[in-house]
Amino acid sequence: MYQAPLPQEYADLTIEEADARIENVKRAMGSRLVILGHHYQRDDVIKHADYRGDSYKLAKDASRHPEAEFIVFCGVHFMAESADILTGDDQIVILPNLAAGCSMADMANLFQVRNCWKQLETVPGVDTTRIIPVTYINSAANLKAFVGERGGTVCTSTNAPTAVAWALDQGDKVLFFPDQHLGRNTGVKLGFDAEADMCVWDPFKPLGGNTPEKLAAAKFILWKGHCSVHQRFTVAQIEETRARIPGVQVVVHPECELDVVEAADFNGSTEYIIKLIESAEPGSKWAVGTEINLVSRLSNELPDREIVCLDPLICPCSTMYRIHPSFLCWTLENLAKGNVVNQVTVPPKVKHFAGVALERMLTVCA
Ligand code: CIZ
Repeated sequence: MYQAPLPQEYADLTIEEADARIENVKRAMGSRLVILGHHYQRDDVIKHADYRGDSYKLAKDASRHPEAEFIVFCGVHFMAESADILTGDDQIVILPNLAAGCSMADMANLFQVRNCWKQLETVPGVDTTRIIPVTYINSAANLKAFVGERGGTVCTSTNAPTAVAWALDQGDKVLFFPDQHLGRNTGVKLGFDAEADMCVWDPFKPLGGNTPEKLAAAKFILWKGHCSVHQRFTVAQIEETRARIPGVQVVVHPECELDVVEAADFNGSTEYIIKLIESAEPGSKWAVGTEINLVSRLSNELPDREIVCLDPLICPCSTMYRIHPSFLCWTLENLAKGNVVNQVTVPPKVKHFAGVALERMLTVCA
């Protein structure tokens, strides 16, 4: 989305000035304001957050504060939408920089997914009433609504195996979007074959680039989307790290490619990675395949463990990075003056069905 440039006064702030002004507004607004910080945010933003977490945990944290008039989500657009869906109608959700999107979420839009569904309706041997759509939480609210309306569910990287197993009990196959890697890794975890049981849907090709026979045989139709940060990790990096740091344990996010997940010692969501390393022995050595802000923070907060990023070139999530402290300061000072800037709202009909999909996830994955 478009974000107007910051007024010069804010663009010129030093970090120290922004910090002091942010904390002033927080003190003045008290319980009227809740600030949420995603694990992938930089430290200069995280230090102001009332809660840290993954997208789902943060939306739940927000929903436990019905007294808060304003929820400022330091994350990306789909996260602010989820918070708007899970909080009260009178609460206002704000994204400090509207240009903070998610490139993976943007790889599937409603037009393309509807078009895919229509094409699937024409394929001999495919019955769309028996396809259960599952969307990763990293997706636009209107895709969550698409899924909710068709008996499907949302999943997170933590609960994807439970959500997908449930979906396969409800129907014959799963249409999984937007991240092909999380879909494939989940299918393999559930015992399916990455070649024989799965196909990839390329939204720019007729029938997604598949033959009707392949679509009819597949248990998993995986949308051709990926995370640009997680797709950078490779098996060669794992081998090189193991040779360089004897005894190192490798943990990667399930948005990485299948061969990387299979070569690693562990894989799981951000919350999983944090708990795994926090509960590990002092002196243990870890190479982590996820976003660099999270890896650096773990390394700083657990100095008695050796924690490195698996990718020597270190690639931050460029869209998460758009939440600069100056944007946070600008948003908060406007709120303090009674001006709401950068509100994220989900239209009521979308909110309803997206809420159905999120509630279904809660029930299925409880
Ligand atoms: O759900 C999230 O917040 C993301 C992007 C990943 C994760 O594993 O937490």
